[in-house]
Amino acid sequence: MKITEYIKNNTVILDGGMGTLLQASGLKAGELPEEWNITNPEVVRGIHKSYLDAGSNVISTNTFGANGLKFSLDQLDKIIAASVENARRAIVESNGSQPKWIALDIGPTGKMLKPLGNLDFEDAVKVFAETVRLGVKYGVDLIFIETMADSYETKAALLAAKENSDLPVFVSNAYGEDGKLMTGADPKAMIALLEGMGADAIGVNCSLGPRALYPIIDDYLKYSSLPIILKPNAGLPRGEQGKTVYDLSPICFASQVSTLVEKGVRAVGGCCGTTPEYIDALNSLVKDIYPLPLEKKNITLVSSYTHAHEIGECPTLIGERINPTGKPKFREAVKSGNIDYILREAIGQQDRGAHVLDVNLGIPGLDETMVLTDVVCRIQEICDLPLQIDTANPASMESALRRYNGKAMINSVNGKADSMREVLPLVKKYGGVVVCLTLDENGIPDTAEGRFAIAKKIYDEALNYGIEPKDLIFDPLAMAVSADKNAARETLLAVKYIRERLGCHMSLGISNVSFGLPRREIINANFFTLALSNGLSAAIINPYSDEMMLAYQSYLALSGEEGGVLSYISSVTESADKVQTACVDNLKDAIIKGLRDRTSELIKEALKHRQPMEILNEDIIPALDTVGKGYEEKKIYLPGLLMSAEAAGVAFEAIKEIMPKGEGVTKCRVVLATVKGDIHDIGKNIVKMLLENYGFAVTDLGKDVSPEKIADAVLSLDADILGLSALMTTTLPAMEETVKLVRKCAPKCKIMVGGAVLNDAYAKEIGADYYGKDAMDAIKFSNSIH
Ligand code: B12
Repeated sequence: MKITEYIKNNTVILDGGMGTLLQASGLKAGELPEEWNITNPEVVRGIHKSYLDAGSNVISTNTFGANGLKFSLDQLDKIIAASVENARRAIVESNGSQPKWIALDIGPTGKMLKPLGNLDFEDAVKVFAETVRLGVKYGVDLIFIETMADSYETKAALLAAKENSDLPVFVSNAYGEDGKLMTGADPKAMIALLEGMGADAIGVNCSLGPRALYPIIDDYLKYSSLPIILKPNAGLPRGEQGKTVYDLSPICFASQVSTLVEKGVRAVGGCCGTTPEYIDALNSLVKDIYPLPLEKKNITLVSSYTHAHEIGECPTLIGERINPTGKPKFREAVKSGNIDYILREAIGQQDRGAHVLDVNLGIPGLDETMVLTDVVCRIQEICDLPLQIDTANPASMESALRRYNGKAMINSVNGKADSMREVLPLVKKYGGVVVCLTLDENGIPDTAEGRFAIAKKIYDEALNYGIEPKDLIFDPLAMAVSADKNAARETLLAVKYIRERLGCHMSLGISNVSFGLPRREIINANFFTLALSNGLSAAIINPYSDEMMLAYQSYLALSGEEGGVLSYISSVTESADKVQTACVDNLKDAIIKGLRDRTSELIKEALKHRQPMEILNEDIIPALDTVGKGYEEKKIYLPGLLMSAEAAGVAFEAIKEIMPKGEGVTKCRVVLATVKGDIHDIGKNIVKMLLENYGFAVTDLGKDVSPEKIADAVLSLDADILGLSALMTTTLPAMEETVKLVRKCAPKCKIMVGGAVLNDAYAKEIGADYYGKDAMDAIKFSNSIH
């Protein structure tokens, strides 16, 4: 029986930790566990067998890190062949009579994907694809993607699994204590992404002990229709006599996990710290629990890399402004590669309250596939709203969907045979909520019934492709009332009919209705309200239109929406203050929002009438502080931090250019570095710039520099002063190590240290001569030496 059949009516028992047991059998630190498939097959087999004897239905191959970034293709082939053989032999030797399957275990690559790291998304897909193909070649029964802490990497792995096999795919993510993935996704965002792409079971592993995962599992059970996986650690790890130990006994672990089986979890096992004893205890408790039936949740979700937006919860506002139609300035900006212009539109619409942003870049003469894909990626660097990918070109649609980090809205498919044939497979493959336009080869029917007939045709065809009705959102097309007096009425009726008869969500591009009329906003706003009361779930609108936003707020207040009245009151007061254009007009905000081009314009302007150091201290550093605080409070995620740092870098470069260089160096030699393991260098670069301006001869060793390299440079340059920077608590030991080493080999060299995590007392404790709280302090101290 296939595991996807079995799991429908049974709880699947997975296995427990592999690494823990390999270490207990002698795997040394630094040794690659995957190599043990070949060098110590009897150990690996023994571990698999002990899990099978404890009751596991699924054993995962010892291939967590088996990928082309760590091994040559030839080595990889041998490792995966041996790992599957080990699992197979263990099954033959095991005693249990339970059904058994071999899962190809796939863990993260260990590299961050762009823009956070250097690994390109498509390269990540290729890396996972190699492993998947070998798993298929050697005959595994399913693929188990696990311990993924980044949504984008999870997508790359799932895509590779789907494109290179027909096997069932289980996907499990590792959440932090804040209930989110390292790169920001919450459970609902992951559910949207993974269900959309067709994973067969999804869930949570590693991270924390079972109890700490309860709220996350609650979300999985609430929003997902798939079987849910839970593979927690054996509690919280702590160090004891040089060893890592976990605080839950097998019995406690099993009882905490089985509580969640009673609530509906469908596949359970253990991660770090668990052993066959844990699985044995778990199996005995779970055996007698009757599995709850799997339920279709019928919740329509679109998502970004941080969160999911639920369509139907309250009406969804889709911002229409990233669209060149009728906007010569927009076209110009895109043609000249001024992406910041578009990014500002994204941020502006988000600030105005849009929930989703439509992205359309259909400009004649432009390579739409390239530009659309690029813009979709760039918007996701600075804005975490879900996007609606809007294009009539299937190749552009596919390229953008592939790269999109989440489950997008897709605009659009229509009732023409060609359109359905081209678009629906993309919706099925990449996931998405697709906007279905009620037009076909014969055009747009005049009547509501005619449009309903096309809607039904698309609905049936989508079902044939395996797309669920919840992922269809119908747009019965608003036509100009100035051309046909019945136009608005028939569209409103079509909204009602399709909503009532097919049960699907409805969307409309509103503004077409007022074409050719004066004071269009008034017609638009009233039409919008009428459509909402006929069952509209989403609308493409201009979030800068006060009339539209107030119509929306009034509707919420009048329809009894929770908090609707309060929200109306605050929006009425706010709308008076809001500017009409998406304009970020001060340097600090431009850096906070991560807008590089805008930062470049604003810094040039600022430098005309303000002092560089004043700009640095009043705008650039406070902007980074704001972003850092947002990051700490989990309001901003790593991509946002990175974009702000890059924008700050742009401002800093402009300042550096105009600062006078210290003429005729007469002062002493200074070596600067950010310590090993730390890549923060903005502060150190400021220190360097000032030292140079004050006439010191500075050698900058860069960031993430080892103690040895720093000591070598101090010696070979015969430096008088060493300046070390560290920004993280975790890199303070590296600073201490460096100070000690330099003290030993160059006792005459004075050492100053700085960086936000340091203070005077700590500097003394590690044996530095001086702690500088800012760059001016670095000058004060250096001047005192020379
Ligand atoms: C920008 C930034 C980044 C950028 C860095 C880009 C770059 N090229 O530097 C990026 C996005 C890459 C980044 C990555 C990470 N970051 Co960061 N980052 C920041 C942020 C927002 C600003 C730092 C900064 O540049 N400040 C402005 C400069 C001018 O200030 P400064 O460095 O303190 O320098 C001044 C003084 O301290 C002094 N000084 C500095 N060096 C020296 C040296 C000498 C000799 C002297 C005398 C004086 C001196 O003079 C400077 C000028 O006045 C801070 C938050 C914050 N507000 O500090 C977090 C922060 C430092 N990052 C943090 C973290 C956790 C990370 C990551 C681990 C995130 C992750 N999950 O991957 C990674 C780290 C990767 C690594 N291995 O280093 C944490 C550190 C927590 C801690 N206490 O340990 C912080 C505090 C954010 C937070 N609140 O959680 N980060």
